[in-house]
Amino acid sequence: MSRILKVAAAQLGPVHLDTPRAETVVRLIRLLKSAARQGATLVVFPELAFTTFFARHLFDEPTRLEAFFEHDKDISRSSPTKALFEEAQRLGVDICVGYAEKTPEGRAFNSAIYYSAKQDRVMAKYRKVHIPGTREPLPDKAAVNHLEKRYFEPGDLGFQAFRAPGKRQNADGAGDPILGMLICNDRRWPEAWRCYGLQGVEVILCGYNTPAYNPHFWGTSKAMSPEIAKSTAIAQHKLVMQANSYMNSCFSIAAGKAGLEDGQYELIGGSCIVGPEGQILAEAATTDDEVICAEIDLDECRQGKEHIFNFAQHRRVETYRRVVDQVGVTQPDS
Ligand code: CDV
Repeated sequence: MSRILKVAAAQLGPVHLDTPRAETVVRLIRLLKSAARQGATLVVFPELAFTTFFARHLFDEPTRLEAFFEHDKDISRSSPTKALFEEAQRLGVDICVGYAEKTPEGRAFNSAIYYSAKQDRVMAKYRKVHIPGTREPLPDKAAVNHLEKRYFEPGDLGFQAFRAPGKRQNADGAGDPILGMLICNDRRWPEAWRCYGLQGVEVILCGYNTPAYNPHFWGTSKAMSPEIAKSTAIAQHKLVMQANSYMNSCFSIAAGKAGLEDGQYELIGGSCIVGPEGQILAEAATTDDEVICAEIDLDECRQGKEHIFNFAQHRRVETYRRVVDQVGVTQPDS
């Protein structure tokens, strides 16, 4: 059984505040078809792929906010989002896509789902764990807000790896690919990757929306020119994708939103596919709708997993207590 896959990241250019959902779905389908034409059988879409990055806005009217959420339990079966899943089914392509989830109980999560074309169903769901930003708008009226803490609860599903389409053992004992999902800010937390690494993850799927310039949010000490801020944000994005892929001996696919939303809020783009040695295999060249693809051989994960990062042989859990017992920093007295 071949363990070679063609995978894709579908980068999405700007989606504006008033862009109708159906229009965005048409763009997502166009990207999906382009990936399928290039032979991809797994496509990753961005965080909150069906709407603008609405957490930068404070909405006075609750109905205005509600309009950015998907209220149906299964978005692969409800309009207008279902058209994307129907096309994935028709093309035989698995997809991972991010969306704003509102549960029947009224709980709100920043979520991603994995849809298997072979099984024609959503096989796995992930809810973003690390929720950045603030609950309250920033006092400076000139600031661009990041109100994810106001709009989303931290995810409650943990970091559960899964196999797609789902067979534990193929004829040669290798099994279907082991996958894990992260959303945006999660990619900056090594704890999240290691939870997947400890389940033998082979491909991390990560959608994101990363602002290119937001000095109020970062704190004034980080104020820098928009050009330097953007290149720093892209460098840090690649740094965490490459370092964590290497340290967990896995591939990763990062699909971002890009360009100027509403003509003024710039997102970095920089979608990329990374290998288990930390090498970039494919990288977006634009800040618009763009598909990047790479052929990946999952057996390339074995070298790291069996040698330098052989966790069973080398981890020293008796020394790691602080990582789970302590949240913030406690400095030594002397
Ligand atoms: N959507 C995000 O989670 N964005 C964060 C920003 C706020 C830093 C990120 O980590 O890219």
